[in-house]
Amino acid sequence: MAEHLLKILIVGDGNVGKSSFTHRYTSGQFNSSYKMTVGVDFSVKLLHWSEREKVRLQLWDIAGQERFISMTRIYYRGALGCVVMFDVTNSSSFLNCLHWKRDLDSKAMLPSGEPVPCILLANKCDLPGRVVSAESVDGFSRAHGFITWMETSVKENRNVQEAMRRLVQDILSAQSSLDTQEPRRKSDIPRINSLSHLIASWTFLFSLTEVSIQVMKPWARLNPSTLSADTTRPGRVKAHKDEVSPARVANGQRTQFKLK
Ligand SMILES: Nc1nc2c(ncn2[C@@H]2O[C@H](COP(=O)(O)OP(=O)(O)O)[C@@H](O)[C@H]2O)c(=O)[nH]1
Ligand SMILES: [Mg+2]
Repeated sequence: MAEHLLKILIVGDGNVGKSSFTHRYTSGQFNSSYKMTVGVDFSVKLLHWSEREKVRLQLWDIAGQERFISMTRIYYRGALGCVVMFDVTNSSSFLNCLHWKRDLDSKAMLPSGEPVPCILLANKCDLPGRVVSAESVDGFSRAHGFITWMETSVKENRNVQEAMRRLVQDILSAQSSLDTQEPRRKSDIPRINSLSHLIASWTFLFSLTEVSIQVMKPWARLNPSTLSADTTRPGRVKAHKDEVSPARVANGQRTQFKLK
């Protein structure tokens, strides 16, 4: 059975529902008092996509970095898909989607050179005080190259699975159209699959090493403005590095590490 390994980013302003979305998608739960995290939340979800294909998703949810709007390239490296999320009751979170999309497009692209498939999610559509109209989201989504947009309510579990399914579908078809452009002998396909797997795993491990090195930088530890509370405790940071080893992140589980 073929297995695809897909790194997917979840970006958007703080408080729009990114962590709740990831949590809902991977564990089916919603917690209204969800704790704000600092660093990157990392979750894994395994999908039995078809009789012949499994899809392993690595979901990278930024946390606590949202105020910077621009993310480090390390975070984007190897991403094959992206969710840009805003809150329909918060107009600036919608306006900032342009920055998130531009930041992504300037720092990441598919191996084919195409932009990373990106879905726009208008979250919290269960709330009454909506300030962003469907027409403006639709126009924005078309103008800025999103594959599509959807209204979601993580709270009421509306369109969470559907949005991810649509994104994964687009990622897989982007990959298969790349394969069609360069027809290969049948016997090459398993080798190519394992090669792409190897590259994805290598990219992932490399990112983590780089993230850890950044976190462990002695000058960063000395400068409180570059730190979040826990990074002042090297033991804790080391634990993050270990925790995030792919072998230790089981399906549906979440772990966290610092990215400063
Ligand atoms: N009403 C409503 N609240 C939501 C929804 N999604 C998330 N929230 C709440 O919004 C707040 C911020 O969510 P969180 O996932 O931490 O946002 P993040 O900062 O983008 O990761 C939390 O109190 C969530 O319970 C939603 O669809 N509807
Ligand atoms: Mg969060």
